[in-house]
Amino acid sequence: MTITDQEGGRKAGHLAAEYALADSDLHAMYRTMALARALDERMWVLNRSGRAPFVISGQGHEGAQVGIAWPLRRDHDWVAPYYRSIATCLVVGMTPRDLMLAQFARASDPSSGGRQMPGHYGHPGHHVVSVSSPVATQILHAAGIALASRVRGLDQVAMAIMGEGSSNQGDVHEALNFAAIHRLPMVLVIENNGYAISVPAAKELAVQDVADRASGYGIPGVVVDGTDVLACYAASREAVDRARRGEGPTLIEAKVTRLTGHSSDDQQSKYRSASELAEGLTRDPLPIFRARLREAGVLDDEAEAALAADVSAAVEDATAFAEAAPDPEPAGALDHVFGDAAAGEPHPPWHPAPGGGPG
Ligand SMILES: Cc1ncc(C[n+]2csc(CCOP(=O)(O)OP(=O)(O)O)c2C)c(N)n1
Ligand SMILES: [Mg+2]
Repeated sequence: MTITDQEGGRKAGHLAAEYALADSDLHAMYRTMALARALDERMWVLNRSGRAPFVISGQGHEGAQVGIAWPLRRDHDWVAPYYRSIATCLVVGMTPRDLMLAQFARASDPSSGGRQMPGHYGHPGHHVVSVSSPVATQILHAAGIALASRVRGLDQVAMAIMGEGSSNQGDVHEALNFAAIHRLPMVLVIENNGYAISVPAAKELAVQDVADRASGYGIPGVVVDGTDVLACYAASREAVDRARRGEGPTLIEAKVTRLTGHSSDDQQSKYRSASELAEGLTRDPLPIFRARLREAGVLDDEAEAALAADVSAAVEDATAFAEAAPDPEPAGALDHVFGDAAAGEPHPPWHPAPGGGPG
């Protein structure tokens, strides 16, 4: 961090102190957002140049993700993320190389050894639960982890993260009800970007705010502006502290903007008007947080230039590293999926028999 003058220094300290953070935290939060964005943009370039099959993006969600994940205790608490959670995964300790290995589905990909589709992040060491493709199932995993934490006396909080469309799944009702009854240390985060693929929120939900539903479980429901990183941080800190104190779950709904199509296989201009897309750009959390930090004296030209060079080097390194890494062995495609014949476990009938031919 570079503080150019006393005035800037006073302001920077002031903003950090308001949220009981250090100035270095504010800088690190912005860096994580910028890194997530740069990695995400690179993934699209790789996709459009035929080097990566599929991208699902967190662009527009980074402010909410960084602010909300920041209060978690690294390698202690648990996160059950979803496919847009690039910035979340970076906050809790996954590296750009880890994320790019998943993007290229390489053998050394810590998320799944290249078994899952891109965007399905996971990391046992950093307590990131592998993303499940059926949306919302992660809240059941989080409720189970929160129960285990309680039973084992581990003081761990489990955070489940999903979109507003996914919040309509029955799993959410069951997990919230259970977690609320037992006051489990769980936080449910809804990143509401107004769409479930091409379906607008008005056709997904009969309420304006998903957070309204929290009262039906007797838990707090908080709506927060996902472009306000520090408001997201404050809401999450309260929810995480509350969970750790044994007072039960909180539902946090962050209103965010989805800056890209649903995925690399989607074209959002087919179902969103030009004016709506332009309005979405005004809610990009990155320039909003940048302006706030510049105004507070946390960022200046010199600090930004250093940060940009650092982020760019990390993206180049991760891309080159992951692109050069070996693919998984085809022979191992069914490992951990079906029974092991050598160990006397039966194969399903359509599993290739050892040596080829129908099983
Ligand atoms: C149970 C289930 N139903 C449908 C899908 C297909 N699907 C994948 S993402 C998605 C949209 C989810 O929207 P939302 O929860 O709002 O998250 P967003 O992508 O907008 O962040 C759907 C319907 C799925 N993966 N799982
Ligand atoms: Mg959505």
